[in-house]
Amino acid sequence: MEKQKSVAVVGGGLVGAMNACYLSSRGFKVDLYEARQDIRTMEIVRGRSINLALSCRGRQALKKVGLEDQVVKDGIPMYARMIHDLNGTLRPIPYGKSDQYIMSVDRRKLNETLLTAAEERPDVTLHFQHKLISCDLEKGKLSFKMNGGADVEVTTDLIMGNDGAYSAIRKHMVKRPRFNYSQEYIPHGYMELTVPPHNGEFAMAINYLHIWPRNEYMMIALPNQDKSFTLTLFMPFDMFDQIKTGDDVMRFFMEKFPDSVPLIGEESLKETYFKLPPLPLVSVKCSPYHVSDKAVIMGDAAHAMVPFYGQGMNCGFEDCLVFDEIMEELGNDLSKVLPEFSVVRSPDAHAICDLAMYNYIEMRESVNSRWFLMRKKVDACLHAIMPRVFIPLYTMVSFSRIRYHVVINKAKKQDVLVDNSIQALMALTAVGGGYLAAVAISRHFNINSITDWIHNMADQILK
Ligand code: FAD
Ligand code: EGO
Repeated sequence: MEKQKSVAVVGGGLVGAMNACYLSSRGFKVDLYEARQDIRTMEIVRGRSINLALSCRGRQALKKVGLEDQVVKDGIPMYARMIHDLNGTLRPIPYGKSDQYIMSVDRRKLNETLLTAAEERPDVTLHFQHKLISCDLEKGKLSFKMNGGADVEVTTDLIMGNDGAYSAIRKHMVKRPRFNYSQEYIPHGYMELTVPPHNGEFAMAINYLHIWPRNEYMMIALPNQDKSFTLTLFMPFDMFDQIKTGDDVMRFFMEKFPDSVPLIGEESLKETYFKLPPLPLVSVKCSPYHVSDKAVIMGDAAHAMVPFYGQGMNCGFEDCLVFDEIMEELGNDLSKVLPEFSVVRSPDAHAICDLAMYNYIEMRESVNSRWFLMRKKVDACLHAIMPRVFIPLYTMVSFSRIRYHVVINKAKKQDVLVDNSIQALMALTAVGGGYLAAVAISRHFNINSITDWIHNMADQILK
């Protein structure tokens, strides 16, 4: 029998914890190293987004490690978006059929579920308060700083870099020859606010992704299990900076999101706004994702994206699934699997980074409530007319596992089709209009011969 291979998973966030499960199932001896302390024993967890939208790709990946049901049972389905306009009018638009919905899941709970599942699997050890300080990717050597201050050195067969958007593993890859890398901070930052329960009940309709589309200013809300909603406000940093006092906050919200003020509560709004600074949003693309047969990056470490599609975690989870599929296909041979993973996955990850950025730009420039509703209705209408040929972009991204780069190509083709259909429709209207006008004119002047001639012509064409 072959000697058991070891893997060091760096990062115990969503993707790292999932990878620990997958790699244990593949027979690896897994050591997971996480810089923070064990979130399962923490009182409050500071930082990034409280809840996330889980969709098809993420669920498929959870399913293969047997965790889908457990995660979904704690999630809240969102069957439609609820568009809030400036007057506070609410308009729901379904995502599709009743089986097409996204799920609001608690980030912390999801991470805890994944860590516990990993820990229960054979040959998995979790090491918290281990921060990666340096590494030698070719030799499989890593050194961590323990919370106490001591350094820990380890050598491993495979380094799995899942240490997020500011990845230390990736920083080492950047120094290597012919490594492609780009990153972009967008002008927008985000801030989270809370809508508490009202009289012990959800203060807004529960099974929706609430959206306040206001071009540059965008706000969304996802439901939590405790009957609150987490609101996320996206706006340019310079606008965040211009709001300096409690009165400024109130003026801003009354102007842009008036219906949300009583829901959040005036006092709580003023307090929360100044409690934490807005956080930045970064988009990172790189390639390849591996170093020989020794190291590979996945999740935000490989492809951080702006959150305007709700796909970052879903894509990171799908990475784990795709890697596992390639392991299966190539018989766990790391010298073949790692390069193949880079080749297969980077075009798709780049595609969703681009789609997310494109969505950001489009929403920022032109999407207010009316435009949002119009676009989604046109999409639904076209899909109803041509269910196979026209599938809305959001549907392909969120409710299918069509490869992201294929999604882009399909969307382009659909756009051409729609453009041509509109042109054809306009041409037909012009011809039809001309015909009717000719009939009307000839009738008016009572020129029967011409009327007959036109009718004959029409009969000829229609035959
Ligand atoms: P992370 O979750 O960042 O985990 C990385 C882990 O590595 C952390 O635990 C960190 O402590 C650890 N680490 C870092 N450095 C070191 C080191 N040197 N040594 C050891 N450990 C280290 N995605 C969706 O699919 N749906 C959504 O609705 C959605 N909404 C979002 C909203 C916002 C505002 C943001 C910012 C993101 C959103 N995302 C969403 C994206 C999602 O949060 C990320 O894609 C996902 O968390 C990536 O998981 P990860 O495990 O790769 O990275
Ligand atoms: C015209 C109309 C062009 C994240 C609408 C583009 C994103 C975009 C951030 C929503 C849903 C999960 C999200 C839709 C569009 C999460 C999402 C969407 C936001 C912001 C988000 C939709 C967390 C874009 N999905 N989405 O179709 O409902 O449409 F609004 Cl700011």
